[in-house]
Parts: sequence; structure tokens; C-alpha cells
Amino acid sequence: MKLKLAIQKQGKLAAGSVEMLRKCGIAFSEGNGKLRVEAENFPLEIFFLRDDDIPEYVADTVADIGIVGENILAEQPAEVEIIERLNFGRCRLSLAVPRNSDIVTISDLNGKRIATTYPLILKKFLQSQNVRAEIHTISGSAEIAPSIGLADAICDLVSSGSTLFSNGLREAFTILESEAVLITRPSLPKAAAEILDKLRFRIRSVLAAAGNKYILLNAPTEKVAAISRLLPGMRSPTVVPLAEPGWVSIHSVIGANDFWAVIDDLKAAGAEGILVLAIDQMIA
Ligand code: PRT
Ligand code: ZN
Repeated sequence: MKLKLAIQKQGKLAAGSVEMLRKCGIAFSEGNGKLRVEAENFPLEIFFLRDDDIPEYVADTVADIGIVGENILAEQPAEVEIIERLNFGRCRLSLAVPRNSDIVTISDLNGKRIATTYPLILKKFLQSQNVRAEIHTISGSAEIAPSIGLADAICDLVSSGSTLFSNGLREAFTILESEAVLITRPSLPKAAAEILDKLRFRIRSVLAAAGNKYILLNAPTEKVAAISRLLPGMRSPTVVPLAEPGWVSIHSVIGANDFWAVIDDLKAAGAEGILVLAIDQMIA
């Protein structure tokens, strides 16, 4: 019995999906245009597919689980459920207009033509805003639609914003925020569900680790209490004596974003030789 996972073959989520599996300790060979591989050390079979097809394949039992962008689920509702948010592939679906456009408020879109590959989400959004606009469904490269006279605005995915910028467009309104998510269908067979539980445990350990750093520092023994208050850690910091009398090494875990906020306080409290390291897995 193997759990069947569908991931994107090529594109913006392909590398992140493979990286997530590797961090979960799952080994498999990639490449050579393969559409299907079996993991070497975990009961998993991986299918490489177009992202748009993944929700349907999961719903139809071709695959048990899949990794897709939330935007795909919003555009193509399928009988699947989101079970983990994976913290990569972040983007937003936005309305963008030519930089010098007189479209400023959402109601300025009334009567305008909007090109998009996301007609369903756009239609619902416009309805919710009481805007009547003409939706032009295209299959890609929405960013060039205004310059060739096809549309007054576009509705497309944005991440860094550089595609909009280099096409003379500005982001006007955000409709939806998205990231990669793990999906499955309700009522997986028991054996598949058991493997999925093991995989989710690993994924959560990887996600928890990504949000944290391991910190080590040296300090005089009398400073331990003050420094420990700044570094609560998973339970409390580990304090180990250094060879030099009166000195200790303090080890702890700290939020990846919290480190910069406490660094000055740590130094002021007497910390020296501070090292901050990445954590691969974290099991609470
Ligand atoms: O071949 P297949 O159908 O599998 O791929 P695809 O071309 O349909 O999808 P792909 O690879 O472009 O995107 C897959 C998923 O990645 C999307 O459904 C999103 O969930 C996610 N994602 C994250 C993005 C982006 N970031 C992104 N920046 N998808 C697309 N883009 C495109 C966007 O459409 C625009 O053309 O990148 C451009 C904008 O990027 P910036 O950085 O210039 O703003
Ligand atoms: Zn696609």
C-alpha cells in the first residue's frame, strides 16, 4: 500500500514541493521527464502533473493527496479539503491597471474590460462589489492585454510585482491571498490515512522548524537569569559550563523573526559569541 501524492511537474510550485518532501526525509529520483516515481524510503508514490489537474485527480481517487496553490481551488472548486498550509508559493490574485489609468476605486471598473485566467474568482469578486465589467477569459500572459488594447485592466497572480512593473502596470486591488496547500479528499481508505498521518507529522516538524532558529551564546554565570528571560525556548534554555570558570554557554530556540528584536537586549545583558543556526526538524 502506498499513498499517492500529486505535485506540479514544472512551474512555480515544483521546486518548493520537491524541497518539502526532501526536508521530510523522503528520497526519490527526479527528472528524465518522469511522470511517476516511487519514494525509496517511505510508502509514497509521486505523480508529476499540471497544477490545474491536481484537485480533480485527488477528488477522483487517482491521487490521495496533492500540493496546489489555494488560488487553483478557488477557481476550480473540487471535492477536496485543505489539510496543511505549506508556507511557500505565496502570491496574491490582484487587479492591475496601466500605470497612468484613471481607474482608482473599485467602482471605476464599471463598464471596463478585464482580462484574466481566473474568471470565476473575478466574477464573484465583481458581484460582491456591485461592479459590472466585461470579463475576457484568456489562457495566459494577461499582463500584455492592456498594451495590445484587449483590456483596460487585468486580474492575475502577483508575487514580487516585477512582471506588472515591467509591463507598465500597477497593482490596484488584491482579491485573494494564496500559498501552497496540501489537499486530500474526505474518507481516504484507512491504510492511506495512516501513511498520511505519518507524512503530516513530518511536514509539521519541518514547518515548525522553518519558523525557528537555534541560538547559542556565551555569558558570565551571573547573567544566566537575565538572558534566560529573553530566551524562553521550548521549555527553558540549556545552560552548559564552559572550560573557563565563571562562564557558561546558553542554548535555546527562538522565533526566526524574533531574533533581531532581542539581539540588542542579549548583548546588553552580557551575551557574547552569539551563533544563530537553522533547524531542520522540530518536534514539540
Ligand atoms: O503548467 P502548469 O499548469 O502546471 O503551470 P501554470 O503555468 O498554470 O502555473 P505556475 O507554475 O505559473 O503557477 C503555479 C502556482 O504557483 C500558482 O497557481 C500559484 O499558486 C503559485 N504562484 C506563486 C504563482 C506565482 N507565485 C507567480 N508569481 N503563480 C504564478 N505567478 C506568475 C504570475 O501569473 C505572473 O505571470 O508570475 C508572474 C508574476 O510574478 P512577479 O514575481 O513578477 O510578481
Ligand atoms: Zn496551470
